Amino acid sequence: MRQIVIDPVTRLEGHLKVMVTVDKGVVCDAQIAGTLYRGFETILAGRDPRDAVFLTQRICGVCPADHATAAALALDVACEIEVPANGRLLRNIILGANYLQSHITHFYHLSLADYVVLPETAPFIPHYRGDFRLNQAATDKLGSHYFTALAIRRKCHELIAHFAGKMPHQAAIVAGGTSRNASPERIQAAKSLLEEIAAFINNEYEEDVRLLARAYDDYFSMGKGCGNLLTYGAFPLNDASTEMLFNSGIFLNGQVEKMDPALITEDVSHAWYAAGSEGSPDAVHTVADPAKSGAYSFVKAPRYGNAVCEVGPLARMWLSGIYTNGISAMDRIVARMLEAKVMTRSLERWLREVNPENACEAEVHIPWEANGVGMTEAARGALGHWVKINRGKIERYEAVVPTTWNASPRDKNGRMGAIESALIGLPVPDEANPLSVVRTIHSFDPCLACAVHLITPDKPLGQFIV
Ligand code: NFE
Repeated sequence: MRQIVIDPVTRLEGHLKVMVTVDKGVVCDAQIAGTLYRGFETILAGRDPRDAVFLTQRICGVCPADHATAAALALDVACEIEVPANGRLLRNIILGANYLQSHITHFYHLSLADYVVLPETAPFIPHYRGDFRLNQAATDKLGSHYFTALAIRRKCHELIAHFAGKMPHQAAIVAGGTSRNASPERIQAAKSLLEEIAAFINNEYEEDVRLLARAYDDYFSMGKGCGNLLTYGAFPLNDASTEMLFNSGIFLNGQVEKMDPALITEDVSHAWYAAGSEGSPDAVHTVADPAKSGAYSFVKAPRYGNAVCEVGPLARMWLSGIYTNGISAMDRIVARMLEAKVMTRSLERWLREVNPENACEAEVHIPWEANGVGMTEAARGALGHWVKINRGKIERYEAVVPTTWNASPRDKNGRMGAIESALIGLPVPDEANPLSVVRTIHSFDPCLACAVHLITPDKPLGQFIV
C-alpha cells in the first residue's frame, strides 16, 4: 500500500489537496481537502443587504455572475419583489453566457492537458507521462483549439459586458432585476458575438469532446462516485418562474424525485469548523476551528437528508432528460459540452425576447426583518445563498456552493464526499503519474475558491471598505 499526495492539484480554481491510498495498483481510500478558509459570510454580517450581490461575487472570478444571481434571488424573496421580464431575461443572458465561458475554460484550459500532450513549453511543462492516446494530427488539432478557445471565452466575457458593464464581477444583476436595460445596439452586438461563440461550440468543442470520448472510452466506466445527482433548477422561462430551463430535482438511489430544500444540511464532523457551524443553512453560525481533531478540510459536507450528492452539468442534463448515458468521468465532460449547446440556443431565444421598451428593475425596499433564500444553478452545480436581515442589515449569511457538495469531506456517518468516492477503484498503474486520479477530479471542474468558507489565523479579519 502506498499513499499518493497531490498538493495542490493544479488546473482547477483554488487550493485542493488529494491523498489517495493505492493497493495493488487500485485506489482503495481517498481524502480531498480544501486548504484555505473563505470567510465571506463574516464580511457580510452587519452590512446593507444590497451589498451581498457585489461582495459575494468576489468569492470567485470564474462564477461571479452565478453568486450575483443567487444573492439577488435571495434578496428578491426577502424584499418580496417581483422581477420584471427584462430583469429576468437579462439575468438569464448574463448567467448563461458565463456558463459558456466556464465550460469552454474547463474543457480546453483545465482538462485537455490530462488527455493530450500540449506543446512542450511553459506553461505546459512539466506534465504527467504515460497514457496519452491521440495521434499527432489529433494532438495538433486540439492543441491549436486550446488557443482559439482563449479568444472565444473572451468573447463570452464581452457579451456579458454589453449588458453588465464588465466581466468578471459583472455590475448589472441587482436585487429587483438588472440595473442596466438592453438597447437595440447592445442586443445586436451580443447576437453577433453569440454567433461566433455558438459556431465554435457546435463545431470544434463538440467534435473535440467526441474525439476524446472515443479515444478514452474506458473513462465512461470510471469515476462514478456516489451515484446521486442533485439540481436546484435555474433559468426561469416565465416571470412566475413556474417554467424553468433546468428543473429542480434529485436522482436518488436510482429514482428521480422532487427536491425538498428543507432536507439540505451542512455537516462539519470532518471539517475545520466549531460546533454550531452545522445544520440547516438558514440557521448555521459558521466559526472556523483550524485545530479541530479529526478534521481535514475547510470544505463543509452538505447532505440531502443523509445522502451524498453530486451536482453539476451532468445532474442538470440528467434531470432535464437530455443526457442519461451514465455517471462517470467522461459522462461529465460530454454533459458539460451538451449543456453548452443547449445554452447557446437559449441565449438566442432570450436575446430575441428582450424588449428594450420594457422595465428591467423593480423598486427595492429593504425590510426591517426578513429571511430570503436564493437557489440557482452555477456552472458547476447547485448554488444556494441564505440571508437573514435584522434591523435592515445582514445578520447572517450562508452560501452553499457546488464544489462544497462535490468536494465535501466525510460526514458524521463516515460517508465520503462525491469526489472522494469517485476516486475509489481507479486503476493507478504508475504511481508517479496518477493520471486517472487527476482526470476524475477535473471531471467535476472543482472550484475550491468557491467551496471553502484569507488565512491569517493569528490576526483578526480586516474591515472591507467600499
Ligand atoms: Ni468558483 Fe462556482 C461555480 C459557484 S463553485 S466556480 O460554478 O457557485 O463550485
